[in-house]
Amino acid sequence: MTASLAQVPSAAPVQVPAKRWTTAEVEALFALPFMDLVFRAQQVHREHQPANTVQLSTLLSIKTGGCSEDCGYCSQSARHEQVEREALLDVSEVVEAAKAAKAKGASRFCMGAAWRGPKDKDLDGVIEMVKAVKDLGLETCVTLGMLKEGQADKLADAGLDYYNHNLDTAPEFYGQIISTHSQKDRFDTLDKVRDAGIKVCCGGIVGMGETQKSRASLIAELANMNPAPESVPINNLVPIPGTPLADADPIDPFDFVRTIAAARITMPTSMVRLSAGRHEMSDELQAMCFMAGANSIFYGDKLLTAGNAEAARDEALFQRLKISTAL
Ligand code: SAM
Ligand code: DTB
Ligand code: SF4
Repeated sequence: MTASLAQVPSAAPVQVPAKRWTTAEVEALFALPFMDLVFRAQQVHREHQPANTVQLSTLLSIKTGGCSEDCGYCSQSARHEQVEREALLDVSEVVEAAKAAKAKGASRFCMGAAWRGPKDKDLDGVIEMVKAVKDLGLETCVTLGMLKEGQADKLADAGLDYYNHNLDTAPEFYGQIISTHSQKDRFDTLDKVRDAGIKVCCGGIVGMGETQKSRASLIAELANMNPAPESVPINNLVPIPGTPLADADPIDPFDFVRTIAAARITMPTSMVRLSAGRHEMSDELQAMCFMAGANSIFYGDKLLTAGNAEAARDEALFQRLKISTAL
């Protein structure tokens, strides 16, 4: 017997599985003629993101140096420390910095701590900071290292918007850069963040001597997180004298742009952040990164410990390019 139309139960929404990217597919993007790749990235960008708009996040190191981990790129590892140690800041100092960031036009305030992970007592201090920064009308982000059971939920209860925790590099290269934790540990924390309902900020670093294939594998790993991170920082290594990566071979600037383009194409709805390393980039190279789909930056004269492109230079660049800043 055929059912009349009125009796046909309404079809459940069809779940289209997210595309999984292979390393080879991302390598194939890298192999495209440069202009074709950037053109395709710009097409994806215009389909999924507002054109000519860049979001501004300002960073503050809320606890500096003395970190137990041995990340080869980092100025804050106790193994090759290159900074003055500072204990966890007072909430009042953080609020002052956040107010200044807001006055300069930042929409998000990101607080970073040089920890393997926070102790519960430290987390209580950070929670006070998150609440106070949120009260200023800013989005909040923290990067505190690995989280233990229950810690992500506490941060979610405090109203935290984003948690930054990078995959940093390809799985096959990870052990050459960091030995004190594994990439699997990073995924465990990312799962806790996602399960707590906090938005995920997760990206990596290039320019650490990795191959183009490793770069493709990092991008595929990020894109295959299901769902993909809402925010994807692409850092160009800031070589810190005294660290194991002080003399790493810098990445060809065009390959850096290719990495941004591949991130945009594989993660169309994510914000792609042109992150560390902008200080050393020309205005023209940064413009090429925006053309390739970057739509967020770290804004302010300092990153965590290293210098950043000065805010005045960014403002002038945005005026020249007629880029407006997202609120
Ligand atoms: N300790 C926490 C962690 O490792 O997740 C938070 C702070 S850590 C400094 C945050 C991220 O900054 C790292 O995962 C890495 O991607 C980036 N980073 C650190 N030093 C860098 C450098 N010299 N150049 C580029 N990116 C860097
Ligand atoms: C991210 O991906 N890059 C930022 C932020 N997340 C925490 C940190 C960059 C650090 C650059 C080196 C420094 O300032 O020490
Ligand atoms: Fe510590 Fe984070 Fe630096 Fe690694 S990147 S040494 S975990 S502060």
